[in-house]
Amino acid sequence: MKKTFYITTPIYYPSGKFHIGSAYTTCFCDTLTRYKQLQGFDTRFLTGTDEHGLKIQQAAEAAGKKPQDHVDYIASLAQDLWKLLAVQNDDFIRTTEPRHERVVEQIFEQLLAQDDIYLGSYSGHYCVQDEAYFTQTQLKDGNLCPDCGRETKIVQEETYFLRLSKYQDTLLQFIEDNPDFITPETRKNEVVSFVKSGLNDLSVSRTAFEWGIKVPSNPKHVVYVWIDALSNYISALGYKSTDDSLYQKYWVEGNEVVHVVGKDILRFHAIYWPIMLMALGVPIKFKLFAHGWYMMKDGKMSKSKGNVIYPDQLVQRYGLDPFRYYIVKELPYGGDGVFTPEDFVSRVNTEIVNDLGNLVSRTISMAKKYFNGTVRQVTHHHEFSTFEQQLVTLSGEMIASYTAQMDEFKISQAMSDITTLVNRTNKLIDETSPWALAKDPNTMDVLESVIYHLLDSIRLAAILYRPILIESSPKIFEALQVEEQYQGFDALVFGLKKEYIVNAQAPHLLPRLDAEKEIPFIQSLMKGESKAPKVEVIIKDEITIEDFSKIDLRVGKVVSCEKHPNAAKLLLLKVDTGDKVRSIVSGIAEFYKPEDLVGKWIVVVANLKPVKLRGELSEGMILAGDSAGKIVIIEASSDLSIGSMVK
Ligand code: ME8
Repeated sequence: MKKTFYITTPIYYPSGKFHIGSAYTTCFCDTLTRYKQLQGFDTRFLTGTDEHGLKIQQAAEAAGKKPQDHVDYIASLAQDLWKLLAVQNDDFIRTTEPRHERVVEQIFEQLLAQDDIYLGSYSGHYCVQDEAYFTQTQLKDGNLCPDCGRETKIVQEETYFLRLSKYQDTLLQFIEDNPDFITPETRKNEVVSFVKSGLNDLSVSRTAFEWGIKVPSNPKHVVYVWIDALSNYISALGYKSTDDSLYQKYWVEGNEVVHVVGKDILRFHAIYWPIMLMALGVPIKFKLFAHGWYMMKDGKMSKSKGNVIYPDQLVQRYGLDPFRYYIVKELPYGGDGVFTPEDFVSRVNTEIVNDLGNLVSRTISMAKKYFNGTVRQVTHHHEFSTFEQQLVTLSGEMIASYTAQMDEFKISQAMSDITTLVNRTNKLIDETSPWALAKDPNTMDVLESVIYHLLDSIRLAAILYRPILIESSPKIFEALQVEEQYQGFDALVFGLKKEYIVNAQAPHLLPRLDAEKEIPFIQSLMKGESKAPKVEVIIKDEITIEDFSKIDLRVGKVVSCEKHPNAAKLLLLKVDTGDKVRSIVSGIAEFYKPEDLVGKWIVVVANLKPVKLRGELSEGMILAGDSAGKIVIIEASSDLSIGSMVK
C-alpha cells in the first residue's frame, strides 16, 4: 500500500483577481505534491474558495451583484488560473456548496450540544476586512486594526462562543509533544507565546449580516467565517457525510497531512483549528507550514500603489516554467521576499537559460559531434577520473540534501542544491576541455567517459527538477532518450543508465530574456499601463469604405489543428466559417500549440485567394495581432454565430 499525503492551501477569499502573492501558496503546494508523487505517495491536493462573510457580501454589493453570482464568478477565475498554472489539485471546495455547509452545521451543533460552544454577548472592536475582533490594547493608533490598519468598529451583539480557554493547556502540551507540528520554529514560538498569554473564548457567530451558514438551532446567527472556512479541510474529504472514505483514508488513517498557509493566518490554523478538532474528537493529523509574503520594493502589493503583478500576465509572456521556477525559488524559507522585474529576468536567464540550458545543449552537441550520439559508460581510470568522481560524490550529496530540504518544506534550498549540481557539471567541461581531447584519437575513450558523466548528471538534475520545471524536464528526457525507468526518484543513482543514444536536436528549453525589453515590459504590467510594451505606430495609407468592404471577414471556429508536416513555423487549421470547413495555413506555431487552438472562435479573411503554402492548401487567413514580435490571435465572442460577418 502506498503511503498517503494530503496537502491543502488555504481556501482563497473571492475578492478579485489573484496576484503572484496569492499564487505562491498554490504553486508551493503543487510543487510539493508533485515531489511526493515522485516519491511514490498516494497524494491528494485540495484548494478552494472561502465565500462567506460580511467582506464578501460587501464586495458583491460594490460590484452590483448578488453574493452568489459574485462568488461564482471569482471561483471560476480561481479555477481558470490554477488550470493555467498547471496546478494539479484533486478537488476544489467552495464553502457555498451544500457538501460543505451541511458539515459546518453539524460541527456547530455538535460543539453546542457538548457545551464547547455557548451563547453569550460580546462587545468589541471589529475589523470587517479581517473578520476579527480586537481588544483595546491590540489596536493601533486609537482604533485601527493591528493587521490591516483599517478603522475598526465597536460592535455589540449576542454571540456564541467557542471555549478556547478550556483547551489552552492541552494545545500547549500538544505543541510540546510534536516539535514539528508548526514550522518554521519562529512561527511556533509566536504561537506558543500567544497561547501562554492566555486564550479568551472566541466569538463564533454573527447576527449583523446574512451571508453565511445559519446556525440550525438559532438561524438568526450565522457561523463565524473562520469556523466555516477551517472546516473545509475535512468537509472536502466527506467528514460527517454518508461517504467518508476519503476522510478515513487521508486523514484518520493517513500518513501525512500538511496545511500550507501564509504567515498572516497562522493563528487561525495553529490555535483555533486544532482546538476545534480536539473538541470534535478528530485527531490532529496535520503539520502546519507558514510561509512569508511576497512584497514589492515599496511594500505590500496593491492596485492603488500601481505595483501589482498577476501570474497570468507573466505566464502568457514567458511560459509556465519561468514563472513557477521563480515564484517558488525567490521566497526564502519562512521569510518574506521581494518581487522585482530585474530579479525575475536575471534568475530565468542565469539559472535556467545559462546554467541548465547551455549545459544540455553543449552536451548534446558534443555527444553527436564526437560519438554520433552514442555514448557509453566507460569504466577504466584516466587522468580526469578524480574530477568525475568528485561530480559523482557531489551528486549523491545534493540528492540527499534536496530530499531532506523538500521534506522540511525548504523548496527554495532544494532548488539551490540542483543548481549546485548543474554548476559542478558545467565545471567538468572546463576541467576536461573536451574539444582538446577530441583532437587526439588516443583520448577518445577519456572523452566518452567525460561526456557520459555530463549526460548522466543532466539526467539526475532533470529528475530533481521534475516537480519544478514541469515542461523543461520532459523535454530533456526526450532529447537524451531517457527511458521512463530512468526518470523516477528511484533512478536517482549516478551511472544507472549505462548508455545514451542522443539523436535529437538540443531541446530549446527557454529563450534568453532580453533584459532591456523585458524589465520595462514587466514594469508596465505592474503599473497596469498596458499588457504589452508600447509599439511604434505607423498608419498605412487611407482607404475608402468601399475598399474595406471588399474584404470578407467571417467568424469561424477552429475544429482541428495540427503541425505543418514540412514547416516548423506553420500550423494547419481546419476552420468552420459557416459556408464550409476550410483549411488555413498560419505562421503561428511558435506561439500556439495545436491543442490550444481547437475550439477557439476567431476571425477569418474568407475571400482571400487560395494558395499553397509549403505544399498545403490555405483558403483564407486568420486575424492576429503582432505585439513586439509576439503573435496573438484575435478571438471572437462565441455569442456570434459561426459565419457571422465582421464589419
Ligand atoms: O486568508 N505573498 O484567504 P486569502 C504570499 N480565506 N502569500 C500571500 C500574499 C503575498 N503577498 N498575499 C496573500 C485567506 N497570500 C482565508 C483563508 S483558510 C481556512 C481561509 C496568501 O485569499 C495568504 O497568506 O486572503 C494565504 O495563504 C493565501 O494567499 C490566501 O489568502
